[in-house]
Amino acid sequence: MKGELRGAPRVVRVAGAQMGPVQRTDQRDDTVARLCALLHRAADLGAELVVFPELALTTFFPRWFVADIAEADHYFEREMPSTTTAPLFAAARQRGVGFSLGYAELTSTGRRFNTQILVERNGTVVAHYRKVHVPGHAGHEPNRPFQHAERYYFEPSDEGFGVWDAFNGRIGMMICNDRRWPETYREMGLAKVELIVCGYNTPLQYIPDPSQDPLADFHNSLVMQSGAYQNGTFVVGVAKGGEEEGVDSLAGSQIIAPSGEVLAKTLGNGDEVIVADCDLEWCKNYQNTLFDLDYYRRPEAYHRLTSQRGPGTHPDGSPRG
Ligand code: CDT
Repeated sequence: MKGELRGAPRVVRVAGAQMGPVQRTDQRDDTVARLCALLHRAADLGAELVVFPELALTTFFPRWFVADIAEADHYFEREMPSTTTAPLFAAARQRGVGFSLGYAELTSTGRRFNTQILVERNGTVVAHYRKVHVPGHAGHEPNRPFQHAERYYFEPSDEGFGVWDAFNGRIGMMICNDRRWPETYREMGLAKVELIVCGYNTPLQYIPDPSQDPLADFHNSLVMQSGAYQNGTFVVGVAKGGEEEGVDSLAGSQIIAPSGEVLAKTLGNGDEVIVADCDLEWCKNYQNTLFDLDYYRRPEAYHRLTSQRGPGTHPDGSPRG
């Protein structure tokens, strides 16, 4: 064990900027204005980093299937920043507040990703992260009350999980379903992550198994608190919640400490800002003791983790929804 606990405080005041629904007819400009208002509210509270939800600029469009995917292209961003999103970058620069933002990305080579960017306090883009664990289904399933066709609209990233030097610390990113997978956190834990930002859209109705519905908030906290503690990192999970186009979605945005304790959590399911002072030195209490990965991990005993995808019961990779 390294045995070295926290040194001089390295505090970053982080805000979670939860959003209520974005309806299909909402104009992008108006949604960006909402994001700017949230950023200003966070700045007034002294925040240096504001975390926005997944697919924050649009409604959660994978709930509809369109036979011609190009019909959905208007939901995607071809550039970032763009004319439409420029006001958010300007507000960030003006207030000296950085942010993370989720959006649908259409690359110049025609690839579609569920993407999140990290932007520093001077308005420069530090990093892109593209969602690795893409949930839902790839085809039209007309018997569902609503679709979750993320696997139709987005290809899974093959770039893995980065960790970036920013905000005087080591910042990682994940998007929504990624937060349910321990591999996500460990990949970043092995790169000395200190704070993970995550946007999400989680419908409160899980069609393949309704018995999970009443547990949505519990499962949300369970996975993020575990991931934080087991890797000695802060985790900030931020929802687009409330009833969007008839589909109710989980709120429960929260800021979690390396101890696994919840430092702040939203009360409602609309636009709401939470803040917490995150002393990144706190990570050392876990990363240099109980979870000193260099000292205690046994990769030679974990051969299945990278040699196989699952237990092999669905070798065709058939979707479960
Ligand atoms: N957006 C997203 O990844 N949502 C998923 C829903 C899974 S149900 C198909 C989530 O894990 O919250």
